[in-house]
Amino acid sequence: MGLSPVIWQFLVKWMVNFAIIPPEASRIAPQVDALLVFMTLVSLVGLTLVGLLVTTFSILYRRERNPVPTQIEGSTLLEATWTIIPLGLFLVMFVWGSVLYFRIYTPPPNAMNIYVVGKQWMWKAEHPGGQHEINSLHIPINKPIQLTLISQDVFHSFSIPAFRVKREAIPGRYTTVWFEATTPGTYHLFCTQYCGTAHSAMIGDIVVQTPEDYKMWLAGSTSGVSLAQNGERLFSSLSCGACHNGQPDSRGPSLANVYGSKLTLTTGSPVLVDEAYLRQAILNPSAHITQGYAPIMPTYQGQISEEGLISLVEYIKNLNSNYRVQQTLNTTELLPEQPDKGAMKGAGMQGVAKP
Ligand code: HEC
Ligand SMILES: [Cu+2]
Repeated sequence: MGLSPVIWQFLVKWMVNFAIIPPEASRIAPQVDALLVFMTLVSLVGLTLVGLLVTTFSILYRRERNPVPTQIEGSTLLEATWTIIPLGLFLVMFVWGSVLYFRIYTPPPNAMNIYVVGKQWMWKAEHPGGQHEINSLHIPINKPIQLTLISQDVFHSFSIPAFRVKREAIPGRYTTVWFEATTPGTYHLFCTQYCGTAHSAMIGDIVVQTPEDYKMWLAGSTSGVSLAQNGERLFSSLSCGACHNGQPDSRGPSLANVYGSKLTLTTGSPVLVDEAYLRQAILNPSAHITQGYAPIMPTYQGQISEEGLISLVEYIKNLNSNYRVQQTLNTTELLPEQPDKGAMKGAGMQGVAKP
């Protein structure tokens, strides 16, 4: 947009310093700001132009100088000019904005996934390694992070101004957002959807760390049970294995490699099995019946908490060998060594809904 990087950097420093914009702490932030500055400049130029014309014309053509008004017929050239130039400018904003939008809402396939559950009035983060935190989220720099959000009650909105991202947390549905933090530090987390009495207290800290610090944090906050391990326990305590035991005569389909695959339903239509589908399949099995199976799976609605569902989903995802390999490639540099089986026994299981 013609601004030299030096002027741009100066402008950004100035705006951050005077609290006009939050710090730019993610890859996407400077890109969002560039569009915002472009839109502000265009508006300022338009405002100045219109303001100048209004002032000049009211002086030039005031009643004193023109006692008898002159009738002026329209000018096609003038009208075409003030239509085409703004149209062009708005189209530039539209295309620029859409490109950014898709960049912000399409997570790269190698993103590290963290679950976030919103509830009145707190944010709970669930890391794949089993670390849980409330109203704070620890992440490493220079790594694409995908958040899978869900709400346990009403609509919430997860917003990190310094990263220029925001996404609704909706009851009953997973939504995702991703970002890549660039600068270590602590940033504000807000709920930006009015959600009841203590809405203004639904805030927290995004703690961006160097890979070394993040690794230390992971090791220090481990609950000893990863999400997938917790899911495995739920799977057996809820007796899912009674029907999903992977044997040929089993009453339910094998869940190995079901994540990411295309299933055919009794209606003949195909579905892609993603996180949302797995969650639905557990809560509301009769909604989609897999071809070749009887609708005998009971519903687990109200019996498993959102955290429990997340664990089950992670467990089933981990039964997919491709996913497991990809996860390992993604996180081995970051995750501490897996706790050994002995250490696991002491830790409590979480996830069954409290009555
Ligand atoms: C009474 C037997 C039974 C039990 C218990 C059971 N399921 Fe199922 N499940 C089935 C059958 C049959 C299907 C296939 C028909 C359908 O889609 O409902 C199925 C389908 C599924 C699917 C969809 C994937 C696919 O290939 O169709 C998932 C995911 C699933 N079950 C998970 C679970 C989990 C998790 C539990 C325990 C909380 C569980 N099931 C308990 C019988 C059972
Ligand atoms: Cu909220």
